[in-house]
Amino acid sequence: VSLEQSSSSYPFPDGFLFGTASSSYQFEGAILADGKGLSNWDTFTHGAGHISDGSNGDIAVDHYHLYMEDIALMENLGVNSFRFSISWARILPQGRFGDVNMAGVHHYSKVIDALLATGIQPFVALTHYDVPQELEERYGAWLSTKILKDFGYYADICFKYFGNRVKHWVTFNEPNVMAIRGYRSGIYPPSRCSGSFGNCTKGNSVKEPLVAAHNMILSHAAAVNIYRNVYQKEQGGSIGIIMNSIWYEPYSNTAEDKLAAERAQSFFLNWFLDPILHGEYPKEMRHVLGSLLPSFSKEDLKKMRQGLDFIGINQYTSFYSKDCIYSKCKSGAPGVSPAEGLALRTPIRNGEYIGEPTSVDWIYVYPQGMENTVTFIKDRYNNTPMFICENGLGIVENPSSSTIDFRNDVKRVEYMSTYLESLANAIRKGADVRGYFSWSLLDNFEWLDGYTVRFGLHHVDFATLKRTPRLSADWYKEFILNHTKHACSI
Ligand code: GBH
Repeated sequence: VSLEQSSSSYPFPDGFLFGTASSSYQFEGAILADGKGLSNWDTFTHGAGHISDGSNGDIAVDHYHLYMEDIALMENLGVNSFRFSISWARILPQGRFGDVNMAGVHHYSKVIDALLATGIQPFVALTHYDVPQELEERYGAWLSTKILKDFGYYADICFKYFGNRVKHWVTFNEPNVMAIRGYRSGIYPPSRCSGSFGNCTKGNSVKEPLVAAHNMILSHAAAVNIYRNVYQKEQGGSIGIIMNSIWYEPYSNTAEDKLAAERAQSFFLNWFLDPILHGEYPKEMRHVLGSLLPSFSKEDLKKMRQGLDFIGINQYTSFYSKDCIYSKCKSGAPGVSPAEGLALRTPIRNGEYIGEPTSVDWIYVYPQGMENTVTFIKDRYNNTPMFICENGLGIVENPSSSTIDFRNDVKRVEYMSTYLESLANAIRKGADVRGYFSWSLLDNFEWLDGYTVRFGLHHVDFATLKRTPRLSADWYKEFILNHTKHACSI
């Protein structure tokens, strides 16, 4: 792959946001600073055996204290936006059952001001997997309809204190992953699952992901309504949701496998976007799940009519999808249940991978998946404005590698350049994409993989927290320069 960019075409429209992404739990650390309450991830990582290297996000990359240094790194990259999430437990340490923590409010206010002073727009999520532990303990968080009001209350506080400066709001990062991993496989908090789906002591892997998702959809609607009714006119921002996306290629040319790929997409992506934008669950879900699927009341549907302003997409990987309704699949295997549309997800066909495997078990390099996903969303949702809110490559580094090696992330550069080219193709064909965020600015706490998988444009030495730009940082800087229009200085 040539590292040179063609500067002859600018498929990225004026005002396009080029940024990097982060999240509160993975970046901030400062677990108890300034009155923060515990989140579900604090509690989970402190329980034994969940995280591969036994680590947690108590310190993470200490972005809470080092944010000025990190903003300087962004300034050097030349990005014009930064995606981060607010920790709900910093603003409301006990959820609704306690006071607003003004020290937490003050912290994010300072971060937002510092970004804006550098010409970087904040792109802010209200949740990125984390909820105050108090809500989990009081009523089971997403399993209860009580969370609708509490999420609205929290969102209101954020709009009130930050909305004069934040022009892009996100209700949820990857609610589909939260529902699946929290309540089907149970590998994320609150560790709920049943049967052959995972190793949990409580839960119901078929019903609970659907209930949790339903409450997330209604919570999204609650926050959007508050924003629309109270703040949007005056503050002039926009609000959306971010979905994890997988591109599903049919395993074969048969009609069955084509339907399976459509079903898989419905059960992963359209699961949330259809109710929010079309007012009902996708037909594949209604057919397969019948009365297992929660239903929306008239009241709910009225609130949901407020929809969203943009769709955020996290796009990393693609799989084949194989039919399990009309043909035989290994039954009982995770991924072959009604909870996944009776379609089997597999990266391999006739001995060949869909794209180059990587050191991250779920990432296969299939750049075409970017154009396909964006085009699919464009067609299904009437070209609603889109942002690519995450794309990037994780690398498991050899711990004995030299300092020269860790800077030399050629694979990440190849990955980003081919995915960005694919995104550019979608834009050339008319997709309304308004931004791209690289995951991630820095190496950080990679959930179940702890600190063993690194996604950063900058390397972090986790002992000293020293940040060092990698080749990919230099490359991204060049890319942004070459793909942004600049006024000529005469
Ligand atoms: C994103 O998650 C996260 O938003 C971010 O915090 C994270 O650091 C980053 O990507 C890198 O991992 O098993 O059905 O849930 C994406 C990670 C990718 C994990 C898809 C789950 C399989 C789908 N997810 N993957 S499922």
